[in-house]
Amino acid sequence: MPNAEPHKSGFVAIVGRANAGKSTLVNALVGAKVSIVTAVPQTTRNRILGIVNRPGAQIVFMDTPGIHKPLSRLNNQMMRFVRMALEDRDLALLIVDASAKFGKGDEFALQLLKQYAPKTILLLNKIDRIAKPSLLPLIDRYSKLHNFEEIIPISARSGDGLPDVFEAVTRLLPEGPALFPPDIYTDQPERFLASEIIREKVIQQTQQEMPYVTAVLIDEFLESETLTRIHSTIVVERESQKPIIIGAGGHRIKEIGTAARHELEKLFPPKVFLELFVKVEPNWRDDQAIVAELDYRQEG
Ligand SMILES: Nc1nc2c(ncn2[C@@H]2O[C@H](COP(=O)(O)OP(=O)(O)OP(=O)(O)O)[C@@H](O)[C@H]2O)c(=O)[nH]1
Ligand SMILES: [Mg+2]
Repeated sequence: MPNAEPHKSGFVAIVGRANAGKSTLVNALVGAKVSIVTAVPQTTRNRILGIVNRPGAQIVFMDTPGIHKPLSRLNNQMMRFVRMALEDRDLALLIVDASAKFGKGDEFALQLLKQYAPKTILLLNKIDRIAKPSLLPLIDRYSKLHNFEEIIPISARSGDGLPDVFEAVTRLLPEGPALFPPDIYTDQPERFLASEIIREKVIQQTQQEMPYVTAVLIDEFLESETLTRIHSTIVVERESQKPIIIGAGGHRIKEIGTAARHELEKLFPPKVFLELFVKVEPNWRDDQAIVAELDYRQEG
């Protein structure tokens, strides 16, 4: 075919400060839940692939942790995943929350991008929250910060603007063959997916009382035709946090378990048996073994 477009492929790093909407975006682009989403900052702790096959292109999006100043071993690992994503990228997307002020975290993200990925598309997210007339001045203001390839207003939540993202990304990606088989949409092992779903429910159900201090470890993951048996430990940092997770008469941990099981059963049908334990591990965020266990590719 003389006029056939060349096939495109490549890695697209999605970076930005915590809570900007990176994971919501990657899920919307992939059309499946590959990364957990909560209202609490620093939810994502890994570099998570979301693979999209389109006519003439395979796009490998990389969700990353929110850019922040690392103060623990865990946070150092999170920032290492951000830098690895930027090093591996063919293209970078910087995502900012257009409904919030451009803050220190955004500035830090922009500096990192200038250093690692001068060719960047800027996504102004959460436009469902802002008045239309404020959009043009906002685009104007952002265009002065850096020479972005494109500035695209989007709502990762409603899907607004996502066709423009696909168009720009496909145009800017290099020519190349598919990098992954067509039936794969993420690279996460089942155990890791399970731990993330449980962690999402823990954060969602306890976020008023104790943000971002848990690790979820999978002690046992046994699959059979009729049942997937998962044994998991929720690690907290202080004795005082244990009763928050467990709740009066165990009601909260039961709710966490039920919510997680419903979602896990969609991934591992027909039935999941989930057992949850809570363990106190002071300073686990600086514990080499626990932090290394959260690195599912063992890249650290
Ligand atoms: N109104 C609105 N809310 C959004 C949009 N995108 C994301 N959110 C919300 O913003 C919060 C953070 O979303 P995430 O996708 O977890 O953000 P993130 O950038 O991955 O955050 P970290 O993993 O903590 O770095 C959640 O409550 C989302 O529902 C959007 O387009 N509009
Ligand atoms: Mg995230």
